Amino acid sequence: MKNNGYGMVSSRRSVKTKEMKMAQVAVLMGSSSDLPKIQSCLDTLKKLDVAFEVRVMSAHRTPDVVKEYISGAAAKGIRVIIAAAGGAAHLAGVCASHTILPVIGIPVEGGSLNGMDALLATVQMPGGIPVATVGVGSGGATNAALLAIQILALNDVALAERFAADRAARRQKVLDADEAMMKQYGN
Ligand code: RP5
Repeated sequence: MKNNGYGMVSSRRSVKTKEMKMAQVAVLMGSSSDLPKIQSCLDTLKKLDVAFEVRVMSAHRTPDVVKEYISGAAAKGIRVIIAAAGGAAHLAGVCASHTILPVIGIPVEGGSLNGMDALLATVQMPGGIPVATVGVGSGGATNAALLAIQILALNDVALAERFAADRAARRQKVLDADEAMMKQYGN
């Protein structure tokens, strides 16, 4: 066991094999009803081959579970927390209060205010306890995964290369769309 500044970390846990990768990202959601709205986050992590674990826990309904999970996250190899919630969305902020790992918040759309409530609750953190808040909607959920990957890629050259390839593919998609548009309208 050694303390790397994020908690006690067993050196055995950092050994990764091709078959069994330790999760580096935790994706938490306040309710299973959030899953379809953040599916693009999970898809993006999978696409770029990042090991993650997914849990349902609520800042309001299961605050004890959130505290216990977050307090032990660093020690089991988690490096970035992604927390998604809708409505009075306190999950990301509460996670951030229990860890010094970076926390990314996804405000989930839905309910009477369609995500505006979640956006403000997630983004308006008091100074000293940051939550990197992404946008509401599928693009925001994708960006949460990409931001987590960018953080991990600072210490992972192969992941940085996969990230760069993904960025290049997104660029190419726009160029292809432009070409198709020009063809269609003859300019
Ligand atoms: C939030 O309340 C959850 O993150 C979800 O977005 C919203 C509604 O939850 P359910 O009533 O569908 O469980 O805490």
